[in-house]
Amino acid sequence: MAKKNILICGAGGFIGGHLVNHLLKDKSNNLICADIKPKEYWFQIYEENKNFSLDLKEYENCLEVTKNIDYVLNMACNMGGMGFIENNKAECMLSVLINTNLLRAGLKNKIKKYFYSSSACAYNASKQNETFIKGLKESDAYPAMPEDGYGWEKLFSERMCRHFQEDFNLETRVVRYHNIYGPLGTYNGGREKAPAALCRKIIDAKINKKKEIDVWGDGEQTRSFLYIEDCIRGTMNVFNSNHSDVFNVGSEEQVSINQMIGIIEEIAGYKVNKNYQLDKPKGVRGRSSDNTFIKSKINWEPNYSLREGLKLTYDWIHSEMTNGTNISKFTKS
Ligand code: GDC
Repeated sequence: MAKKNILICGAGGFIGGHLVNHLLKDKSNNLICADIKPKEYWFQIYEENKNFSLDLKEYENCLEVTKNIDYVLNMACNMGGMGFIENNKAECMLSVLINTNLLRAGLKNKIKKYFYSSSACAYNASKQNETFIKGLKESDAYPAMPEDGYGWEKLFSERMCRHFQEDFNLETRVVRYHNIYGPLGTYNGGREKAPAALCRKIIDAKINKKKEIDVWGDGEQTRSFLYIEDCIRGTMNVFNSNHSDVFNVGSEEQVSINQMIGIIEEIAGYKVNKNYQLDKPKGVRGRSSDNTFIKSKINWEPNYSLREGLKLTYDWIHSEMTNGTNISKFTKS
């Protein structure tokens, strides 16, 4: 059987790395991996793949890496948690060049299908002003009022995919990720999201016998978080489906940040006082996913509870912080 040539963009990142790891299990896949980071900074790298460190904002680079490619999965963008996206709006918006040039190059090189990773930040902010809101349905992105900067780029790029499909017959698939977390991701340095940041802070408090951690906001803001393995399965299910609609890939298990801290404290066996920092980036007041549409069309829903996913994440961050060794197994079985 002819091998499928699959390009993974952002392969050195958190989700991209896990996707590569997953796709490698199918020996009929020939993987081409691209990321702007120098290879020594990729979260996961596999020598059997073709690995390129290059800037996909440049059209010439997109043309080069999409040659002879059948499928493109684009996970590449300049992003992070609230601390990064609230303070780097122009940088976030420049990722529009990655998606635009990959689509143009993919069309020129006659790829068969294109996947775009959008975000829950594409949703209308005015529908996220309360805690414990009803889950966001895909239609709640309109009328458009997404997260400033990052969210506008995501919503615009979603529509670009739609129009490349409608006008140029390029098959596209798009999902909106809802705060994906897990091992082998960023847990410090400023780009980390709340699950990793709060695991790190509690581990640090426990190791150094500190009584208090900093928490951004009042801790009552709500979110849902999706474990990386569920994210990869949802991604591939949508990619392999015949549906070009935009789908939520998220969890419906909505918690406040204080509740999540409570779960992490139980995992750690260590309790902390919370120093609420009201001037730090907070984002929307409440956000969660409504999975009705993806369940009905794709038959996907998450397998991991937040507690199960946080335990695996906590253990990995703990091992990184204490002896720097990677745990190779991240599944619950
Ligand atoms: O960063 P994040 O996980 O992103 O923050 C969730 C909530 O947790 C925010 O209200 C934040 O203020 C609070 N929080 C409390 N303490 C901390 O130490 C901390 N660090 C962080 N990072 N947050 C803390 C994300 C985007 C992503 C992506 C997803 C999609 O927004 O940052 O890029 O697109 O959304 O759902 P969040 O959930 O606001």
